[in-house]
Amino acid sequence: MRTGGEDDVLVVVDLQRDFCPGGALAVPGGDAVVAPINRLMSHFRHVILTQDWHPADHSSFAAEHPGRQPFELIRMSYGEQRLWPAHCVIGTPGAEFHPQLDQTRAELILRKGFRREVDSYSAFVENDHSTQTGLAGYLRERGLRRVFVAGLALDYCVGFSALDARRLGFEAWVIADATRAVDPGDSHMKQRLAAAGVASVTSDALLA
Ligand code: VGL
Ligand code: ZN
Repeated sequence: MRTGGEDDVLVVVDLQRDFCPGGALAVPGGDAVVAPINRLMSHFRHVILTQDWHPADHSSFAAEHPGRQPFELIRMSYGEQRLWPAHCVIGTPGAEFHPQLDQTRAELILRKGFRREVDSYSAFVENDHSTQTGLAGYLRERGLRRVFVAGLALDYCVGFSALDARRLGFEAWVIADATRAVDPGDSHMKQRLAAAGVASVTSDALLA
Protein backbone atom coordinates (compact mmCIF):
# COMPACT_ATOMS: atom_id res chain seq x y z
CA MET A 1 0.00 0.00 0.00
CA ARG A 2 1.44 3.37 -1.01
CA THR A 3 1.40 5.84 1.89
CA GLY A 4 3.41 8.72 3.23
CA GLY A 5 1.96 11.22 0.77
CA GLU A 6 0.77 14.76 1.44
CA ASP A 7 -2.75 13.70 2.45
CA ASP A 8 -1.74 10.84 4.79
CA VAL A 9 -1.41 11.36 8.53
CA LEU A 10 -0.18 9.06 11.27
CA VAL A 11 -2.12 9.63 14.49
CA VAL A 12 -0.32 8.17 17.50
CA VAL A 13 -2.81 7.85 20.33
CA ASP A 14 -1.91 8.16 24.02
CA LEU A 15 1.52 6.49 23.99
CA GLN A 16 2.09 7.57 27.58
CA ARG A 17 3.82 6.03 30.58
CA ASP A 18 0.59 5.28 32.43
CA PHE A 19 -0.64 3.02 29.60
CA CYS A 20 2.62 1.05 29.49
CA PRO A 21 3.72 -1.77 31.82
CA GLY A 22 4.34 -0.32 35.29
CA GLY A 23 1.88 2.51 34.68
CA ALA A 24 -1.40 3.25 36.44
CA LEU A 25 -3.56 1.84 33.63
CA ALA A 26 -1.10 -0.50 31.97
CA VAL A 27 -2.09 -2.02 28.64
CA PRO A 28 -0.58 -5.51 28.18
CA GLY A 29 2.42 -5.18 25.88
CA GLY A 30 1.81 -1.45 25.52
CA ASP A 31 5.48 -0.58 25.23
CA ALA A 32 5.92 -3.00 22.31
CA VAL A 33 4.27 -0.46 20.00
CA VAL A 34 7.00 2.16 20.48
CA ALA A 35 9.50 0.60 18.04
CA PRO A 36 7.09 0.15 15.12
CA ILE A 37 5.67 3.63 15.70
CA ASN A 38 9.11 5.24 15.70
CA ARG A 39 9.81 3.45 12.41
CA LEU A 40 6.51 4.55 10.90
CA MET A 41 7.06 8.19 11.85
CA SER A 42 9.94 8.62 9.43
CA HIS A 43 7.71 7.30 6.65
CA PHE A 44 4.82 9.75 7.18
CA ARG A 45 5.07 13.44 6.29
CA HIS A 46 2.42 14.25 8.85
CA VAL A 47 2.42 12.95 12.41
CA ILE A 48 0.03 13.89 15.22
CA LEU A 49 0.35 12.74 18.83
CA THR A 50 -2.56 12.66 21.23
CA GLN A 51 -2.13 12.86 24.99
CA ASP A 52 -4.69 11.76 27.58
CA TRP A 53 -4.63 14.70 29.98
CA HIS A 54 -6.85 14.55 33.05
CA PRO A 55 -7.26 16.81 36.07
CA ALA A 56 -6.56 14.91 39.33
CA ASP A 57 -10.29 14.83 40.14
CA HIS A 58 -11.45 13.68 36.71
CA SER A 59 -14.94 12.15 36.70
CA SER A 60 -13.69 8.97 34.96
CA PHE A 61 -11.60 8.09 38.01
CA ALA A 62 -13.19 5.48 40.30
CA ALA A 63 -11.94 7.37 43.36
CA GLU A 64 -14.36 10.20 42.51
CA HIS A 65 -17.30 7.79 42.96
CA PRO A 66 -17.47 6.49 46.55
CA GLY A 67 -18.21 2.78 46.68
CA ARG A 68 -17.24 2.22 43.03
CA GLN A 69 -14.27 0.26 41.74
CA PRO A 70 -12.03 0.74 38.71
CA PHE A 71 -13.36 -0.93 35.52
CA GLU A 72 -17.02 -0.75 36.67
CA LEU A 73 -19.51 0.85 34.32
CA ILE A 74 -21.56 3.76 35.59
CA ARG A 75 -24.22 6.04 34.15
CA MET A 76 -23.13 9.60 33.51
CA SER A 77 -25.31 12.43 32.21
CA TYR A 78 -23.98 11.62 28.71
CA GLY A 79 -24.39 7.83 28.90
CA GLU A 80 -22.36 4.86 30.09
CA GLN A 81 -18.84 5.48 31.29
CA ARG A 82 -16.24 3.00 32.48
CA LEU A 83 -14.41 3.97 35.66
CA TRP A 84 -10.62 3.88 35.64
CA PRO A 85 -7.81 4.02 38.12
CA ALA A 86 -6.44 7.58 38.22
CA HIS A 87 -4.14 7.92 35.18
CA CYS A 88 -2.49 10.52 32.96
CA VAL A 89 -2.96 13.23 35.56
CA ILE A 90 -1.87 16.61 34.19
CA GLY A 91 1.74 17.37 35.02
CA THR A 92 2.60 13.96 36.49
CA PRO A 93 5.23 11.53 35.11
CA GLY A 94 2.47 9.07 34.15
CA ALA A 95 1.05 11.60 31.71
CA GLU A 96 4.38 11.96 29.88
CA PHE A 97 4.93 10.26 26.57
CA HIS A 98 6.84 6.98 26.67
CA PRO A 99 10.47 8.06 27.06
CA GLN A 100 11.54 6.18 23.91
CA LEU A 101 8.82 7.70 21.73
CA ASP A 102 10.30 10.00 19.09
CA GLN A 103 8.36 13.24 19.51
CA THR A 104 10.44 15.28 17.10
CA ARG A 105 8.31 14.68 14.02
CA ALA A 106 4.94 15.56 15.54
CA GLU A 107 3.38 18.64 13.96
CA LEU A 108 0.55 18.68 16.50
CA ILE A 109 0.12 17.36 20.03
CA LEU A 110 -3.57 17.16 20.84
CA ARG A 111 -4.61 16.85 24.48
CA LYS A 112 -7.95 15.42 25.46
CA GLY A 113 -9.93 14.51 28.56
CA PHE A 114 -8.99 17.75 30.34
CA ARG A 115 -12.57 18.70 31.22
CA ARG A 116 -13.42 17.22 34.62
CA GLU A 117 -17.01 16.28 33.76
CA VAL A 118 -16.46 14.49 30.44
CA ASP A 119 -14.07 11.78 29.34
CA SER A 120 -12.70 11.69 25.80
CA TYR A 121 -11.69 8.41 24.23
CA SER A 122 -11.85 9.65 20.66
CA ALA A 123 -9.34 12.22 19.48
CA PHE A 124 -12.19 13.86 17.53
CA VAL A 125 -15.23 14.07 19.82
CA GLU A 126 -15.54 13.80 23.61
CA ASN A 127 -17.62 11.06 25.23
CA ASP A 128 -20.64 13.40 25.39
CA HIS A 129 -20.76 12.79 21.60
CA SER A 130 -20.98 16.52 20.96
CA THR A 131 -17.88 18.42 22.07
CA GLN A 132 -15.39 18.55 19.20
CA THR A 133 -11.68 18.53 19.93
CA GLY A 134 -10.83 20.46 16.76
CA LEU A 135 -8.93 17.58 15.14
CA ALA A 136 -11.40 17.15 12.26
CA GLY A 137 -11.07 20.84 11.44
CA TYR A 138 -7.29 20.64 11.61
CA LEU A 139 -7.15 17.66 9.26
CA ARG A 140 -9.57 19.26 6.79
CA GLU A 141 -7.81 22.61 6.77
CA ARG A 142 -4.50 20.89 6.09
CA GLY A 143 -5.88 18.54 3.44
CA LEU A 144 -5.18 15.38 5.44
CA ARG A 145 -7.75 12.87 4.22
CA ARG A 146 -6.26 9.46 5.08
CA VAL A 147 -5.83 8.72 8.77
CA PHE A 148 -3.63 5.87 10.06
CA VAL A 149 -4.19 5.26 13.76
CA ALA A 150 -1.73 3.58 16.14
CA GLY A 151 -1.00 3.66 19.87
CA LEU A 152 -3.03 2.82 22.98
CA ALA A 153 -5.48 1.42 23.56
CA LEU A 154 -7.14 -0.41 20.65
CA ASP A 155 -10.42 -1.07 22.48
CA TYR A 156 -10.79 2.53 23.68
CA CYS A 157 -8.99 5.59 22.37
CA VAL A 158 -7.49 4.07 19.21
CA GLY A 159 -10.75 2.36 18.25
CA PHE A 160 -13.05 5.31 18.91
CA SER A 161 -10.67 7.68 17.13
CA ALA A 162 -10.67 5.48 14.03
CA LEU A 163 -14.47 5.07 14.13
CA ASP A 164 -14.93 8.84 14.40
CA ALA A 165 -12.45 9.46 11.60
CA ARG A 166 -14.62 7.31 9.32
CA ARG A 167 -17.86 8.84 10.55
CA LEU A 168 -16.48 12.32 9.89
CA GLY A 169 -15.61 11.46 6.31
CA PHE A 170 -11.93 10.50 6.45
CA GLU A 171 -10.48 7.24 5.24
CA ALA A 172 -9.16 5.35 8.25
CA TRP A 173 -6.92 2.41 9.05
CA VAL A 174 -5.70 0.88 12.29
CA ILE A 175 -2.09 -0.31 12.30
CA ALA A 176 -2.42 -3.76 13.88
CA ASP A 177 1.12 -4.31 15.15
CA ALA A 178 1.35 -0.72 16.43
CA THR A 179 -1.57 -0.96 18.86
CA ARG A 180 -2.56 -3.07 21.89
CA ALA A 181 -5.85 -3.52 23.76
CA VAL A 182 -6.67 -3.07 27.45
CA ASP A 183 -8.60 -6.34 27.15
CA PRO A 184 -6.91 -8.41 24.41
CA GLY A 185 -9.53 -11.17 24.70
CA ASP A 186 -12.43 -8.92 23.68
CA SER A 187 -12.91 -8.63 19.91
CA HIS A 188 -15.90 -6.27 20.09
CA MET A 189 -13.99 -3.20 18.90
CA LYS A 190 -12.32 -5.12 16.06
CA GLN A 191 -15.77 -6.11 14.81
CA ARG A 192 -17.06 -2.54 15.09
CA LEU A 193 -14.06 -1.23 13.18
CA ALA A 194 -14.46 -3.76 10.39
CA ALA A 195 -18.19 -3.05 10.15
CA ALA A 196 -17.50 0.68 9.91
CA GLY A 197 -15.02 0.26 7.06
CA VAL A 198 -11.86 0.78 9.09
CA ALA A 199 -9.35 -1.69 7.67
CA SER A 200 -6.45 -3.18 9.56
CA VAL A 201 -2.98 -2.83 8.05
CA THR A 202 0.49 -3.84 9.24
CA SER A 203 3.43 -1.48 9.52
CA ASP A 204 5.40 -3.82 7.22
CA ALA A 205 2.77 -3.30 4.52
CA LEU A 206 2.99 0.48 5.01
CA LEU A 207 6.79 0.55 4.93
CA ALA A 208 7.15 -1.83 1.96
C1 VGL B 1 -7.73 5.37 27.42
C2 VGL B 1 -9.05 4.55 29.09
C3 VGL B 1 -9.04 5.77 29.73
C4 VGL B 1 -7.01 5.12 26.14
C5 VGL B 1 -7.72 6.61 28.03
O1 VGL B 1 -6.08 5.88 25.79
O2 VGL B 1 -7.37 4.15 25.44
N1 VGL B 1 -8.41 4.36 27.95
N2 VGL B 1 -8.37 6.80 29.19
ZN1 ZN C 1 -8.12 8.56 30.28
